[in-house]
Amino acid sequence: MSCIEQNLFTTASIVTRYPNNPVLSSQDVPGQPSLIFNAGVCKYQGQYVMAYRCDDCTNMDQANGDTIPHQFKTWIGFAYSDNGLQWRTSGKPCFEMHNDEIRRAYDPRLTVIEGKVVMCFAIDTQHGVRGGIAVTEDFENFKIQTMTTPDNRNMVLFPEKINGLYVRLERPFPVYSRGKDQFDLWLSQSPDLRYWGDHRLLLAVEDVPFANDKIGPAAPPIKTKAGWLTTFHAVDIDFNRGKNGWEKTWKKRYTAGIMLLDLNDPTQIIGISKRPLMTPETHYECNAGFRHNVIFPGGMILEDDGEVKIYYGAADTVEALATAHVDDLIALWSEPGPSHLF
Ligand code: BMA
Repeated sequence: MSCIEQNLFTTASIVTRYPNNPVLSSQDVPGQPSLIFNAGVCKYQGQYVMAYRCDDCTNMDQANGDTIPHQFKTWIGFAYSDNGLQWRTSGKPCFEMHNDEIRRAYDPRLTVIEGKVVMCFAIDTQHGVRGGIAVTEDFENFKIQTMTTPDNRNMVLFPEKINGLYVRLERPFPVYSRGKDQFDLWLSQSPDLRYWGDHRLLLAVEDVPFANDKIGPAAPPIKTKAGWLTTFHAVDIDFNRGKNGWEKTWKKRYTAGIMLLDLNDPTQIIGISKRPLMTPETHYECNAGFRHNVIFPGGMILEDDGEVKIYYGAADTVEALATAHVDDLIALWSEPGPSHLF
């Protein structure tokens, strides 16, 4: 039996979950929409800013029954905080995309670069999933810079240009050649946030011992003296999993991994932890809510004292927080990165 089947992987001991988790949930939002999760977080102009995904399920009875409700209305809202722990939000949709072609925008990630906030997000369209990038300075007006071709999502932007170019991580879905969910993590570059190219495979699912399905970028990278520290999500499937939330066929588990990339050339992986950073273990991660066994980091803040706040969606239902010291996170990379990818 593999390590995944034996459930040998656990959350790294250097990680501490915030005892008052979740940090944001439907209870905190006026009108109490159903699911608040998969947030992006940044520090901007002296306060913490969170862009959260809201799946507003209009019929909870139906949601708790056997079928998944398909009539979700999804929007992105913003919350604000002075300490990153207690948040306030008006619960007002701030960013939505709906038209004949586009069904919804979701899973925002925030990066502050050149004094502006750049939001990367996923867009479900009639012709596939696309990755979008928008710029805002007030969280009310957004200028969309680009939308990828399908299928692509989980884009995250580095917080500064590297060698004169913007850099992002992303996760295309190559179903034709890879089959099923065998999806990998890629990197591309742009002179202007609009035109993206020089795409490179950065990390393949086969290189992650705690994934047997797919991987993708998680929170945008943070800069440390040792390199760009970045999380990724890793998915394993176990068909023996019993409880599955609202979706009976759900057999996946989402864990978080971490790796370190070269500061001047982030196509080079300095190291990767061969064990997960976090695995679902608490009630709110494992067996409450929409999809069981999901940890989905979308924001990382490096504080002046070296504490790193890691914000993650739990069970696709609430937003949670964990912390670790940056030096401990850097020390986690025990193995050199895969070198055969380039
Ligand atoms: C992914 C995305 C995420 C979600 C995750 C777990 O494919 O849809 O938004 O959090 O699955 O359900």
